[in-house]
Amino acid sequence: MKFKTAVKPYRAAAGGLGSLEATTRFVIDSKNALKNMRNLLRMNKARGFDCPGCAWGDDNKSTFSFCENGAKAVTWEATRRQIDAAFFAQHSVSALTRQSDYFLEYQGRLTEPLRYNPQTDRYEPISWADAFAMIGEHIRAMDHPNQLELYTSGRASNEASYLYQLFGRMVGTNNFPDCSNMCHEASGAGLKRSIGVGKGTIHLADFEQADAIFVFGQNPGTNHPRMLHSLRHAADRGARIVTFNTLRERGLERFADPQKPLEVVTSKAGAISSSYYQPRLGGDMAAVRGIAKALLETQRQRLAKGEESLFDDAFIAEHTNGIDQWFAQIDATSWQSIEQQSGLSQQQLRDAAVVWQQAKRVICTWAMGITQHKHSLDTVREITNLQLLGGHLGKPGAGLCPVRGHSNVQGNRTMGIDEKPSTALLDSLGRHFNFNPPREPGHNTVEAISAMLRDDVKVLIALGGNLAAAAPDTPRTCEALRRCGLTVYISTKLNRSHLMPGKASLILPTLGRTEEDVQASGRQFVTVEDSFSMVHASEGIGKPLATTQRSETAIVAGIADATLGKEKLDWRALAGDYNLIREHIAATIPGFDNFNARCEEPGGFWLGNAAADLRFATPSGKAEFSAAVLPQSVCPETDAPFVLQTLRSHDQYNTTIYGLDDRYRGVYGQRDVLFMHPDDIDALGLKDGDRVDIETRSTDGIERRVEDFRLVAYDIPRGNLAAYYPETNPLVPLTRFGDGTGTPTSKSIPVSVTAAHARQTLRIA
Ligand SMILES: Nc1nc2c(c(=O)[nH]1)N[C@H]1C(S)=C(S)[C@@H](COP(=O)(O)OP(=O)(O)OC[C@H]3O[C@@H](n4cnc5c(=O)[nH]c(N)nc54)[C@H](O)[C@@H]3O)O[C@H]1N2
Ligand SMILES: Nc1nc2c(c(=O)[nH]1)N[C@H]1C(S)=C(S)[C@@H](COP(=O)(O)OP(=O)(O)OC[C@H]3O[C@@H](n4cnc5c(=O)[nH]c(N)nc54)[C@H](O)[C@@H]3O)O[C@H]1N2
Ligand SMILES: [Mo]
Repeated sequence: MKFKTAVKPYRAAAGGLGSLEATTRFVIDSKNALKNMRNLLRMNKARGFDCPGCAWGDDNKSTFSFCENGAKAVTWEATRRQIDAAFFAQHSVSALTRQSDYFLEYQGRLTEPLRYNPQTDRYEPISWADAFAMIGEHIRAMDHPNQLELYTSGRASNEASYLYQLFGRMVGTNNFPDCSNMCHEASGAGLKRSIGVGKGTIHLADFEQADAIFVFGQNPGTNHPRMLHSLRHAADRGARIVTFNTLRERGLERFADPQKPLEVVTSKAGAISSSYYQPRLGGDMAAVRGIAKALLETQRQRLAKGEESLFDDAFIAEHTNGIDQWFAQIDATSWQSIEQQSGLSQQQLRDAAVVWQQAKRVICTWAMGITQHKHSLDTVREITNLQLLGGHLGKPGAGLCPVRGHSNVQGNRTMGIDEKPSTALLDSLGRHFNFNPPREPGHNTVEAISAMLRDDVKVLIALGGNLAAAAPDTPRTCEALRRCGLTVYISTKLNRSHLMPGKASLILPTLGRTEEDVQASGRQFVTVEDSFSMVHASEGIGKPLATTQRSETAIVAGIADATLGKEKLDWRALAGDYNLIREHIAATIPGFDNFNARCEEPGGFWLGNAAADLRFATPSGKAEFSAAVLPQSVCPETDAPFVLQTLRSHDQYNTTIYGLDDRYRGVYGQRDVLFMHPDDIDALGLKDGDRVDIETRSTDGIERRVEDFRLVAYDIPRGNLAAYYPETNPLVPLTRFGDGTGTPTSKSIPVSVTAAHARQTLRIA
């Protein structure tokens, strides 16, 4: 494949013609255009499938039901290309490791179970029965249950993930590392401590009533394009949108609705952000502290003059705890440290505070720019503090909104994919299924990888995902995977992880969400939960490519049956009729009473959120203000000249690379780029377009470097850098993760940059 490379600024609004053109190109390139057009029309409809793209909610009133990047996700899955035994006969695993991630997935869908043969260094066909039997034997041969790791990526349905966690706990482990450990862990953990529930508190419709929306560390134009509609509508009716983003992201500036012909043709785009602040990487906690400090100063002046309070004093008195300690901490934080750490001026933060104080209803949203730092948990709690101060909780048009990543990552947790399960969940499972679930916490993702490196993992099963590319410290993660006794990948497409086989390895080809799923009792649907805690049915419509592909639920049941037999549970009967699984969910997971009947509700049903009802499951029974000190610095243990964030381009879905363009950032045909401030490029004695090597400042003696990246001059704070994930994952240390979250600090890596010496090609295509 040849790609033309270019870097040229993108002047149009996000969405618009560019979006339509890209959608069409991807539909045609899928080699399955008709099927995909039909797919797109049925996406996110009452009787269709849930978009496998992101976890944004569905507005069942509008005709708009998919976006450019959702279309890419669907067409990427529904391709006619397939990869079979002949492909592997042709390519050895070692030869495939030299191919790019783009090449690997572009080969098409996996269609038959495969087993790695170390003699030939190739994957070879194996029957489903033999594959299941092999997994069962390996698990039964373990010395103890914690030698099993059960990884989950957030696309798995509620039904599949419920069976999966039940299987793991019946084997005797809580080792459920998942993609969430690398993603929104800080949101879950921070919100839980502050408001007693680790989920967002708002409904999608709240965007229609908010007076101000603060968007922190998030790139919706690429990663949650349907969110732009909510933001655009809000902006059009006069709501203020205040953005905090290290980079100037086109989608947060201007947006033209690609489904409104007039906007596309006339390029009539609507502005999104009314103010745009570019804090330093990791500077948001300081920025929010600054807003709070400005508010507190104004409040004191007001009270001195006998004017009315800026804060919701009744809410604070009745529902919160600890405000005095927080105020004391604000007083102890100097403007100087706030400005220095946030990279924003006192005046900018005072301006943002004015927007906050003028709004009766405020929503705060955030994503990876907030959660992938060392002090992310405290930052999430600082944002929550601000909301509590104004009583922006439990009323329409206001609340907290962590915008989730994978389309069912929130549902996975609700179903019990959790390495630190609550006692209530374990009690409920134990009672209902009559067994003793393990009580000690299991491994999160970085702990699982460390256990592999210690040779303490006999079996790794991955329900989706691509650990080799998604996890930090690529060379060590790859070595870790190779050290496992048996690796089992349940996947739709070939990826980097498959090329890191354990001593034994299986690839099990699964149906995707867009595809028809027929089991013993007939056609099945599954359920998913979005960022707004709406649970709804998803039913695939496309004909599967091969009869040898199986649903995730059937595969999990097959593994469980081969390992544990029918004695405790008839796993295969459950996989024959998903209604039976939903009955067990209804009996064990709160909020799912009458689950099967409620799946019929158009648009699904709301799981409820205690904090939104002003019930707080914290030790004090009230929402807790957090009085954390600001971190000493974003990268405390080093004196590196630069801090690097790793982020997504417009043409990728995590480790899945759809293409080599990042249109809104003006990058075409290449991914090995490093965004840097022009003055920093000058200071290094380099020029825009020069090639450089990037090295992590080490605190553990391990050299971490990537080579031959093209410098791109960009509107980014001085001292900060940005480059794409997963190419830069070799720079992310496995040993550096968030306090209280275990999330790798992929948005604050201390690095140095030097001119490239060797022209060693690490390019993606
Ligand atoms: N098309 C598409 N959709 C996706 C995904 C995808 O890869 N492709 N991935 C899905 C997943 S799993 C997730 S988690 C989400 C990810 O959604 P995002 O969180 O939007 O993903 P990133 O690309 O990591 O972008 C991080 C954004 O935060 C900004 N940022 C980084 N660090 C900081 C900081 O310290 N402060 C501030 N204020 N801003 C900062 C960056 O400039 C960038 O705009 O998207 C989901 N949706
Ligand atoms: N440096 C850096 N690292 C990061 C991040 C970052 O911002 N920077 N972001 C982190 C985040 S937020 C996340 S969520 C993780 C993502 O980590 P993962 O979820 O592990 O990775 P994905 O790339 O989403 O997984 C893609 C693979 O899933 C499989 N797949 C796709 N659809 C299905 C399906 O329907 N069923 C099954 N069984 N398999 C399927 C395909 O084989 C595909 O190759 O990466 C994390 N890693
Ligand atoms: Mo994510």
